Amino acid sequence: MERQVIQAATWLATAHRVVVLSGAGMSQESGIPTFRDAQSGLWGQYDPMTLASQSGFIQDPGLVWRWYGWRRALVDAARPNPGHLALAALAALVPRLVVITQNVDGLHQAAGSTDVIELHGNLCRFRCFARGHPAPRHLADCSPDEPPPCPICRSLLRPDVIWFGEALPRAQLDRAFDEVKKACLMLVVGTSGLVQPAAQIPVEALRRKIRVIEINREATPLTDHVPLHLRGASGELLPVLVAQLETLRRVA
Ligand code: BV8
Repeated sequence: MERQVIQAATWLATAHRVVVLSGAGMSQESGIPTFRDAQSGLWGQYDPMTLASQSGFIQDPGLVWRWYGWRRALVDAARPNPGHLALAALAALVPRLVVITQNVDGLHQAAGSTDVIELHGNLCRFRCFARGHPAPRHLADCSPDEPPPCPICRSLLRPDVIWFGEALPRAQLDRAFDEVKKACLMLVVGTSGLVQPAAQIPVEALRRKIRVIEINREATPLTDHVPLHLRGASGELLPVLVAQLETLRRVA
């Protein structure tokens, strides 16, 4: 593993534009369960794919609302882990770094990353189901059991996230692929690579012959196609990678 970390740091040392794609594994060490992990307690009996969908919300708005309330409480209690902090530190060590995240927890921004593209929204923001009117968080906090009505059109509030079956925001998706066109190195961290269209982002990087380094606890469909796979927890590996880069910078 040490040789692989040195190789990754060596590539980073000469990279002029780095793009990161992060997934739920990035926040796992902050205490936020990933989509693939069995959800704990009450929510273990529900399929997140069903809950994170318009049909799930239409079928039982209160259930979906309470599920997001449970996740929001986990996010409120969470702090950026050393992996988030390492990516924020990395931005000061390379000329340009952009984080493209599938996560909806805001932890990259909380860690200090300033250029973050949220492909799937953010569960601490709210909009109404019918017209997308933005709504302040205090309305959600004051109604823990049922989604409150939109102050403008009275349709039900929902979290400002992209549900399965919903299109990703065009601006964010276009910007993500544009950043890939300009990048010379990609870090793919803590994602199973199963959710589309985000999963196409590293595929496009490989098609463009961009160096792709994957950091994951396990192998994924991407693993056999990347030049470098670092096996382990992002909260442990990213700080080691950044420390190695800082060492290379000192001896250079
Ligand atoms: C779209 C927000 C089209 C919500 C999320 C049938 C009908 C409709 C669409 C489809 C369909 N079949 C397929 C699709 C496409 C569908 C899709 O991809 N389905 C998959 C599952 C087959 N995609 C969509 O529906 C997308 N929209 O296609 O729209 C369209 C076009 C035009 C007009 C209308 C429609 C929307 C996808 C976005 C869904 N929303 N999130 C919410 O969070 O509540 S996605 C959700 O899943 C999260 O964002 C999460 O990030 C993601 C799961 O992916 P990962 O991040 O990779 O997380 P996962 O748990 O899977 O993996 C974690 C990894 O980390 C693992 O590899 C693990 O080993 C590793 N790990 C764990 N701990 C660590 C670690 N690694 C390192 N360190 C650790 N400590």
